[in-house]
Amino acid sequence: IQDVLQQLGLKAINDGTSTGSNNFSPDSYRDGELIESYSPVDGQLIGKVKSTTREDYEKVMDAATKAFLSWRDVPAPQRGEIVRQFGNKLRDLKRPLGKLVSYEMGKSLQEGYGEVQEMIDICDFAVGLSRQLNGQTIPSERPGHVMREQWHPIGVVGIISAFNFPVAVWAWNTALAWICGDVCVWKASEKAPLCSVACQNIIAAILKENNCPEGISCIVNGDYKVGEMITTDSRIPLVSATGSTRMGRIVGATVAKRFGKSLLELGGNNAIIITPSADLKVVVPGAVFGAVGTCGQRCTSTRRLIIHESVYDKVRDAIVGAYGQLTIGNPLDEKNHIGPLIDHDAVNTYLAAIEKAKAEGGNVLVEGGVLEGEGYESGCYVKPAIIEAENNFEIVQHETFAPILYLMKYSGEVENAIAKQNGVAQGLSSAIMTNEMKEAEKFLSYAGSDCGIANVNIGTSGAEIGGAFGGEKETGGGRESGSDAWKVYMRRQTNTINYSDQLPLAQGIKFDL
Ligand code: UN1
Repeated sequence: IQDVLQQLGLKAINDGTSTGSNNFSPDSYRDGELIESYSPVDGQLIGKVKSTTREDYEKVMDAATKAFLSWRDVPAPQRGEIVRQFGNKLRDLKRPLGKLVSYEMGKSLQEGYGEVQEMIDICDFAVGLSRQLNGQTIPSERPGHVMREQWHPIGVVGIISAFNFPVAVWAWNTALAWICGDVCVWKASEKAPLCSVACQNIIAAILKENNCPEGISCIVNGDYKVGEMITTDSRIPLVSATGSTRMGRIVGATVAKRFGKSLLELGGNNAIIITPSADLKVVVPGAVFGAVGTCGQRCTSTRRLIIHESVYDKVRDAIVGAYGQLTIGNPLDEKNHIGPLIDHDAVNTYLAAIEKAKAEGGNVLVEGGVLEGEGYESGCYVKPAIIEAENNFEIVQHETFAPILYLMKYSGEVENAIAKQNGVAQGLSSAIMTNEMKEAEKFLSYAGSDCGIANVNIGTSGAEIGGAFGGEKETGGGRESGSDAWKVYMRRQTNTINYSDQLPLAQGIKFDL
């Protein structure tokens, strides 16, 4: 890993605050100011990152607010050119950055590379978009008038991201924000701070090569107190926050209090409906990857399987059989399917959820538990569990960020399954496995899934960047990444222009002088 750290410019102690090339020196720090990053892979200390102080934060905001004034002057396609160079650099650094993600966060190496690929993809998407920030022309009801709509840069965008996608979620936000003419201040999760420093090092070099001012890309680091500096700061018109519903409730309310905008991407409780016509060749890998990929720590992870009673036994046996094939271990070893959970707190939450499910009457089909012995010294490796449960169990209603899959039956028509699928507080991702066109279309209709993502014959996780990503209800309602998600990073302006010599009023109002 040392060569990876070196390639990404990481040191034993890193500046956790930066406005681009200008890092805030970690030379002087007091106890408690350093965030230590331990790998869940082997329990080793990878490096330390200095927390952002209020004073540092003010310096960052000075640089960011100044940078915005010059960045918004740069034509959007030229801003796209910077993002193009950034995407190319990520192509060069895909291996080391993917490896750092895997080592600091614990996801499999393939998934670490996949995450960097998502960054590359969103850069490509943003480059094209930099020539398409189009408004529209609207017919006016008045003679000699025209209306149009313009999209203007919004300002400083605050980004608060979670540990589970420590680099991609930042890129989804920044690649779009930058081409839109905004500048970004990012607070990464204190569980994956080195990833944020690595990303900042990459973009800082590109901004410097292009003589861009300080402040277009900024990072701050620390716990919720640093997050609060962002959410309470009226110089930040948009806060994009990814994480738990608990966090989002606080962020959303704080930002709303000062009439800022927030883009919230919070918890999911994602289900796959498995109908009688479902193809097991598709169901098994879709459900198993969804449930155990990233060790169940994606917001899109599959938490529930809602299986028709007529195929229940067959599907259950196939899934339980597939769990027997899974290998758990060092995620940097590509033969392992599943790496560790992020930390010991996550392990305790996982264990408590299994106990709770049992206490509520759940029937354990595949036992969970913490792995011990050689290779598992970090204490973060757990066995993925399968539990038969009812949808109304309190624990089933709750998102547990761990590989616990709940199985439940439905009978009769697909509407019964859809009611179960929708019968939770979260609304991120959902899927149906069916070969019946009518079932699939019902699931996708307004009366079907109430989630932001609804899939047919694929699982709930692993969305492509081209679509808008996010969900409804307690998932927070935000959309990031593809489609027209860029609009949230801009402010909309409606223009009415009078090119006549008269001043007719709208709605036919007469006001003669
Ligand atoms: C997340 O877990 O916060 O759809 C993002 C997926 C990934 C992104 C997940 N593309 O699973």
